Amino acid sequence: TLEPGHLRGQGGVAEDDVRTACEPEALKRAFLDHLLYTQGKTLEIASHNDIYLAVAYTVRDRLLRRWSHTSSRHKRHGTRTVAYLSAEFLIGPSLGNNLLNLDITDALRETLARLGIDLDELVRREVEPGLGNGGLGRLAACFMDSLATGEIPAIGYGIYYEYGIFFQTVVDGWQVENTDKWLRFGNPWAIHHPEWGVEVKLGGYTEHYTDDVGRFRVRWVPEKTVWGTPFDTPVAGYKVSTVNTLRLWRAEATEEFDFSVFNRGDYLGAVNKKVTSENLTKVLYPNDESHQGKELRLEQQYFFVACALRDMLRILEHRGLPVTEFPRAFAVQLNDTHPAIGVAELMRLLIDEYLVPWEQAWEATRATFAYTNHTLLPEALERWPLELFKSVLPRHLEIIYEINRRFLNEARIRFFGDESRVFRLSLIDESGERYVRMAHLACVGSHAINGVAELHSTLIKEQLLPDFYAMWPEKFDSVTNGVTPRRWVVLSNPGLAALATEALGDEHWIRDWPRIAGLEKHADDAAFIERWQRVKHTNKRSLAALIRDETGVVVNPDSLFDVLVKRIHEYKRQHLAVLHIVTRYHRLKTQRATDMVPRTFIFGGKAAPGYVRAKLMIKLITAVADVVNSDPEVRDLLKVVFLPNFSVSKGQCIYPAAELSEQISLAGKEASGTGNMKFAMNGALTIGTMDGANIEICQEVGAENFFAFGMSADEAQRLLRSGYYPRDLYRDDAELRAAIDLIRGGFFSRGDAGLFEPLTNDLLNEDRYMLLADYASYVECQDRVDAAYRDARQWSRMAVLNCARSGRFSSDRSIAEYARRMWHTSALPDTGHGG
Ligand code: CJB
Repeated sequence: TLEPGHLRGQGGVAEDDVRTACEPEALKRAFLDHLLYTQGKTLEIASHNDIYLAVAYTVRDRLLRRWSHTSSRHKRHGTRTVAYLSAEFLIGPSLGNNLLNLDITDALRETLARLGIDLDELVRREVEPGLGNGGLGRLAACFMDSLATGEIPAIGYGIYYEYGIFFQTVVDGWQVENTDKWLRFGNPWAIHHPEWGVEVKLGGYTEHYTDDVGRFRVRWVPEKTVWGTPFDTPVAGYKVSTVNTLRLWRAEATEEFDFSVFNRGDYLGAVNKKVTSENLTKVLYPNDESHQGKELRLEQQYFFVACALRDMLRILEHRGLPVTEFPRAFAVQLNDTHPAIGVAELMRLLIDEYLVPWEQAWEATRATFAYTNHTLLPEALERWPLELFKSVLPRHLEIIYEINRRFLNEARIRFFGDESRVFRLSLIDESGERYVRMAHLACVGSHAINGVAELHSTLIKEQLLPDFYAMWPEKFDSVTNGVTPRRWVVLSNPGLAALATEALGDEHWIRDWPRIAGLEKHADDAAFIERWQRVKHTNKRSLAALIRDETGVVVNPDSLFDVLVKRIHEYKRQHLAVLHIVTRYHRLKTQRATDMVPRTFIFGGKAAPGYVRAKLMIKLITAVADVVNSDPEVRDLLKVVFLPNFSVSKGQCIYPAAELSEQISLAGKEASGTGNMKFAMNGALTIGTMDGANIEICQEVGAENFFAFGMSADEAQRLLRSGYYPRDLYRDDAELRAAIDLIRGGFFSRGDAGLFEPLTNDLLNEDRYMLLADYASYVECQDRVDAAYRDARQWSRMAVLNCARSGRFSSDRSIAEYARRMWHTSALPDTGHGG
């Protein structure tokens, strides 16, 4: 057992441990030792990767004592632990973040510099684990950071995908996907714990029988089993001694993998099947906001949830607690419905394996789970064909039927005589082919359900789940998303961080982001504004260099940097931004509009490989870029860039350089958005619709510092209901007509008029996301942006106010709300006296 009192409290390091001390000499020793004894190299022959790994191990060593101390502290106190279940954790590169949290960046930089090694280069080139698609996975990572910084006991449970989100290149303007073998050169941050392996059953059938003492029992006879083992990554809080755990599971074959094959004596066949079980965690599904009803995906979901719940039971036992204490030991948060099968799995464990009576098991289950919904898009809502579900999880289907039977009985009494409502509430969709509705399972099995921004939460209650809201209004809540200022300001924007610390007089803002409000009083200070502008300009030059390296396009750092980075999706309306660019281009060509503010439009984002329309949107962006960038008449006034492979690392370079943040989804479609917050914190102004968290950003920073345009969610729905005719808008607006005609006439596709037809025809005939309805308002708003940008001083003042008033958008605030309202947990800080 660990001796208490090793830690000096806030950011303290074990003083008595020479191996993990942080003085330059100790760091140097540790690094050279790892280089030789872990990597087997001397400095003379070490590769870049050897050096990176030796540095990473040196840093990891310095987290380990705190890490094990944290878990023994949690065990000793038995406080409720948050289990954050998520199929995605998009954590980004770890080295810089861990150095920041340990507060050893400068010491290590100096030490390595003496050995001729550039630490910043190591940080820049670190391979990032792409274990997520976009906002949902990145939110989970920001939450892990805030949980650790807030010293709330927490474990993140997910999947250790061998291949993360594909690596995007652009060939001839089209997206090409390449596999992301992120583990190829080793992952120094995770520790494998095969000793905590778990067996997971899949498929087969159930047997109902009576046991020796006359109890009704159910036995699940699986078709196959897989073995899950965890990879643990330390998640350090910012300058605190708490280090929480991100525990990701990898599937392996069990010894006796497939009973039927082995019994037939087919050795090679059985080995072949072993390979199949390892496929389970091979690859992250690259779809964002679209449900893929693939068996392997269901198996992935069940696999990691089953591993996680087993692991929690192991911890419970280790703490000497009975299974009935489960809800007091763990608060399990479902990050969307991907882990919702956990509701049925916990019930199965309690009733089948621990023989807990149904009512008691159900009470415990509901007290344990809470569910966050992240989207209203119908195509993203998970439902599994009943037959598929049954073939993978036969016992869970029986349990779901029983949950449903009891639930619908309750609903019948509650909504007397309203059978249609009962039909709508059912966990089983029986309107055609039968499906299991995962959102319904999550709702029934949770004590709290929340949306991720105020508008989104309202729409959940009114439109997505109105029947559940009618049944249990008290369960519904709202927690607006947030992002961590450690990664998104301190690490990404060191210039702004230094300026903030100087202006505010200390670094408290890093853990208490609302203090950034203190910048407001400098908004009219000319000297401060000048320094602010210098920081922004430096960041713009760095981004310009990245753009040149990656695309060959030379952009002018004095132009307005107008940025739209996020997944490519029709509802996010990247093509609306293209219509605006084409309108500008048309004006330049026809009106010699030379007084236009020079702008660089920067796009980034991945399209799901099977999403043909989204891939065509990328082609449209790059096609317009090619024409505009090579037109000598346009000169510096218009540049368009598609920066390939948008990722966390790219984001760290992009957000700090942005001046205008494009948040242009159709109102009512973007649940929250989190990129919008990263931009605002870094002092970009937003041009945006009244959607998701844009609304709250606008409220906070003030409408006079925000470029709002377009219909509200209400207006959009009313227009749709009253009959929406996009072709009339096209007919009546000359600029819009000109823009669309240029595209569909083949001007950007070397005369190939058919290329973009799927997009333009859709806009003219259906336009589900109502681009044409918002076009005029958007273009007019962009003209106001130009006017504002002409007054550099005034623009910067607005930028400072955006940053200063972004206090609400730290994930520390989101986590504090979840902790208080959903999880009923509190911080367990290290007092330095054994906790
Ligand atoms: N979101 O990234 C995803 N994937 C999904 O499948 C569903 C939603 C996003 O989640 C973010 C975090 O809550 C939201 O900010 C964003 O609006 C939403 O699209």
